[in-house]
Amino acid sequence: MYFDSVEELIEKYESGGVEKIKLPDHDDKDLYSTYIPRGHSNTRPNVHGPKLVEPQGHRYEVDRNFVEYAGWSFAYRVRSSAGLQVFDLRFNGERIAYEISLQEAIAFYSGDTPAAMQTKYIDAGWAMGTLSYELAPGIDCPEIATFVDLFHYFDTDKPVRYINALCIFEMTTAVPLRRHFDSEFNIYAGLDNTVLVLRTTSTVYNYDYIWDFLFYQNGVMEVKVSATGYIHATFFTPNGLHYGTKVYNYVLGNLHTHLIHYKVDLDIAGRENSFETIDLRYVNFTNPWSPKHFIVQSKLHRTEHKTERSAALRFGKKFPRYVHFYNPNEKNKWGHQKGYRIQFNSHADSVLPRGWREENGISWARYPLAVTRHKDSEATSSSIYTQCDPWEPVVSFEDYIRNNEDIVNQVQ
Ligand SMILES: [Cu+2]
Repeated sequence: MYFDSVEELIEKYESGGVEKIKLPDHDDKDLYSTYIPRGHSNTRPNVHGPKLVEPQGHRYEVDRNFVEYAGWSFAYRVRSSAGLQVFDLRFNGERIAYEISLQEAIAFYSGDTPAAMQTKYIDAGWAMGTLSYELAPGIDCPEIATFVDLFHYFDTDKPVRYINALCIFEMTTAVPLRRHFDSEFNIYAGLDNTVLVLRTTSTVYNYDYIWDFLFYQNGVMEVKVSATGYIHATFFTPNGLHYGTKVYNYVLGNLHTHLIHYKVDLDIAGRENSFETIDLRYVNFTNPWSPKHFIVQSKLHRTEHKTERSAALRFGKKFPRYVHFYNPNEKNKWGHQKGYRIQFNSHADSVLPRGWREENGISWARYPLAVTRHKDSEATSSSIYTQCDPWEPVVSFEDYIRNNEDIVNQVQ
């Protein structure tokens, strides 16, 4: 029910034209939204759970913002606007990426009441890089982690120290990197799998993002986000059930979508890289040793994407089976082009129709993956100004694609 004026609301409230609800008094014993565990536990609460140990100390080196671990080396920093970045990422001394960094995080809401209908967080504008507080050993990061202070010079007249706002640690994955038991010869071999984690957090109003960059011993690098904190909830109305779930007396947990954008500036075996997608297609042919029969099987089908438009993979279209960056002129010892695969594990999807008002501010969110030609003038896909003017954003990712430039082996 909506009113044209405060007077109209008062008048209808007093004349009984408005449905009145008496909220229950708060019960101090109510554990709702507290950090106190509730319910029956089959685990003894006074006994510690498993812990990471490093019996012989750290196996990685941290020299200020430079890190070395297994085959890896990189430099990191945390931008005040968007947060975590790594630069000059190398594996076995060879450059893999010039930059891998967070660009933007959004949360767009739906609901039955005005606040939810209008809530669209675009978090670089809240300086999510600065929204990091002290990490708790044993909870936010393992006790054995290296904790690092960060500095931000943002919205103040001097730089501010953020104590223990970033952590670095090595952990086990509890799954072998490789193993095999050969029952014919009774031989077992296995390799344990450990990974280096670079972690920061951002507490943007109600929710907390945990940002992880992971470095595996086999040359795999992974980016990962975990979301926690509190949900952004609204007053419950029956129609709200189309937009969420009732989570408490008169509280609706609202439908919303988080999308995160990362920049990955790969340099595989040099800066001249190309991009292809690989799908599997069935083939059907006469069995070569038995001509009356047919063989049906999958075959690799490669598509080279030569322009920015072709390389902007859209939501709504099937994501290719494999996504491959390679240097066409640099081969490995088996004659294959040196390359890196991007494994897209996200279940993200678009949040608004293309071009619909605020959607113009997040045009990067049209694409699960878009490959653009590198330009110094196209350093970021969003900016701190997008939250306040998403309708005509200062930085528009779509502009990077619109000119549809050639992306084959392009350096600049
Ligand atoms: Cu959420």
